[in-house]
Amino acid sequence: VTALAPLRQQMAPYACQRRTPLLHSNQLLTEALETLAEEAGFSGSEGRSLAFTRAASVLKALPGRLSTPEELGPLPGIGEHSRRVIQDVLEDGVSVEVERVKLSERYRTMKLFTKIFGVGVRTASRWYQEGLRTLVDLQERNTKLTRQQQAGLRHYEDLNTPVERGEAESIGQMVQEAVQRFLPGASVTLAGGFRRGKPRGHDVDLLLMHPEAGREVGLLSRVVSWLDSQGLILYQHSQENSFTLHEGPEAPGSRDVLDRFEKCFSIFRLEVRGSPGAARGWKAVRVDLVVAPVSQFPFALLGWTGSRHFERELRRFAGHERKMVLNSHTLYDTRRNLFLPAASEEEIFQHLGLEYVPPAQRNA
Ligand code: DGT
Ligand code: MG
Repeated sequence: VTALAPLRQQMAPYACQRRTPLLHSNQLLTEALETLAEEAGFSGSEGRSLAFTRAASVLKALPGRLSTPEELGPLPGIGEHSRRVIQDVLEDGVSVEVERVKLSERYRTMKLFTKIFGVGVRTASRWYQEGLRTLVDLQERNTKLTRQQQAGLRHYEDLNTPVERGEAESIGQMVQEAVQRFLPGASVTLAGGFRRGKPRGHDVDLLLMHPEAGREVGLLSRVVSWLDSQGLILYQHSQENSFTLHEGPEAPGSRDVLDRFEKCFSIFRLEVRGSPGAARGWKAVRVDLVVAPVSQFPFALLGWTGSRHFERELRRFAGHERKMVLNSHTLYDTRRNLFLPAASEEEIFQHLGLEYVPPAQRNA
């Protein structure tokens, strides 16, 4: 019998069945839960991490501000521990547990290290165990770093300064111009958080494609070489397309890799006039370039638009509720043993029997 009660009944169990806007009314609560999710991830507790992420995601979809824990009622996806945290924040403004995590040496160090481009939880954890605590420690103790991590460390400050939408759009244009030089008619699409309406992000995700199948082959290396020759690239490593239907529908999602498109993980040198980096005149920006064949483009677009939780939930929904395998290349129906083609994101939602969720509502 609260303001939220009638709308709460519409709270569907999967995030991909809900509309989750960028701005919501329960920021304090979701930040607390996401800190615990992150901490659980740092400790290798994937299940616990996911539970906190799910709880936060449900709160993001609430139509209003939660004022008492009772209002939660029997919401799906919010476990005991999350409820306790929510109650603490609602009653005291903070959760003692969350504050303790934020101050802990381990959490702070893990955060510092995982913010280095190319450093994941495993590496950060190993360094922590070896007694490393600061970025200076990494240099002074001659820690072995990959070329990617060296670049990450060199540009640490820039890469941890948010990329503004305008900067993302400039980079999109730079890439578009390079693409036109080599393959007129090819398109460049801004995906990731910016496509969901975020005003800033941690990187720029760009999808390249050509409407005629096969024409996109060889495009990426030309584009990257050209940008490099113009002095616009500070770091890059490319990965070849390794997708093949013959491996079966499960293949692309297995073994840690999210997809098998030809792609380039890079750091661009972006000219800037305003701050930050203004004194220098340029700023390092993380850019991912991904090439998708036209027939896979809607799947790639859906997969690269995010959010990460929305994607995870789409795949879980497809598998559990529809016995289908969804990845960034295809959708496979295991009951009928066939691939379901799609010419748009809308068609993929249709195949899944889901109401279409526009990008701005995928901020789960
Ligand atoms: P941010 O942090 O502002 O860049 O936020 P997002 O949402 O743009 O996050 P990001 O850039 O890490 O990832 C964008 C989406 O693309 C996200 O849903 C996950 C997906 N994604 C990231 N890396 C890969 C990848 O290697 N393969 C595939 N298929 N998807 C990826
Ligand atoms: Mg992004």
